[in-house]
Amino acid sequence: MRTFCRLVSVCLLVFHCESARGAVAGREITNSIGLRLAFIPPGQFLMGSPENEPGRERQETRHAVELTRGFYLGRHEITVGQFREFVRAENFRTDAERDGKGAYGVNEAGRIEQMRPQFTWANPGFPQGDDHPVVNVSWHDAKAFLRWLSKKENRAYRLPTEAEWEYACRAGTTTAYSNGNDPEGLGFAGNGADATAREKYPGWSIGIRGKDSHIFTAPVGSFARNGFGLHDMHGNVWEWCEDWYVPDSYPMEKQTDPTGPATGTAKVQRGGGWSSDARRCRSASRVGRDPSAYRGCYLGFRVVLAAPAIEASPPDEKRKSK
Ligand SMILES: [Ca+2]
Repeated sequence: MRTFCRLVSVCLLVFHCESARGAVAGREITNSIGLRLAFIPPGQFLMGSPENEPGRERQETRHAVELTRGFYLGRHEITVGQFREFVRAENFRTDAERDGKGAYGVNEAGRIEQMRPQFTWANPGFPQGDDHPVVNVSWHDAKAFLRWLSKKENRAYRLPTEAEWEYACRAGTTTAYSNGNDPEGLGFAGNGADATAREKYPGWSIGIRGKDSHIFTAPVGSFARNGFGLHDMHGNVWEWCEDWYVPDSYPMEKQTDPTGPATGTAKVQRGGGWSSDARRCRSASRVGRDPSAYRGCYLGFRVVLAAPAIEASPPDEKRKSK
């Protein structure tokens, strides 16, 4: 009898662990170009940061947001290999290549140079494998990729809204980073400026005290995933969002499925990149840049796929519709 009870206990423990692992990993789909997308369930969260958060900016006014529909979000940033597949299929030329002004890049001294013709998505001035996140793409370049992918799969891909991005980044957390408040902990959650870079390039002055082992971009998924199964929401590359960026545009009152200001001159970027200080990699940190003229060697994107209506609804809505 004692052996039987012990067996039942072990089975329950294994079941519990499997369930917990499933809750972290969640549902996932893999599309025709090998892109893995995690299901992000509908829910509510506090967008922005508390006033006592170190590194906070005034524009991060904290307010309640409800997202009424779930969606699929790329587990990783779009890679160089995935972008090359698009470039070859469409014979596409990025904004940096079309106007001949180029993009940002890194010189031999490890310094970031602004807008040189030799710098493009294919040559940011530092080595990148096919599994690294693509950089030096304008917001319009990212949208062109999404149009190609949507047509190829007959499904609607887009960038995340700023609210979707922060909700997905936080994955239920309220701390500065999805793994806590300590900037040094960022070394486990994402690739930002760190001692690895300062050791090679003494001119660098920013970053965490610790080493995250990557000076420039890291292969996607090199760092720990968050509670929704997403990698590199902090650091590696800044990520374009759909919304127009207007500083101090956050409201005080609760928002439902917000899509940002109606107009603007810049598009939102989130998450920080490999050259960012920890404060820029916080879940609430936000900047905005020109959607065509800005091509950063620390800037890329990840994609959203709308979930089918029945799948995207909260559990009670699903019950009603059955
Ligand atoms: Ca780094």
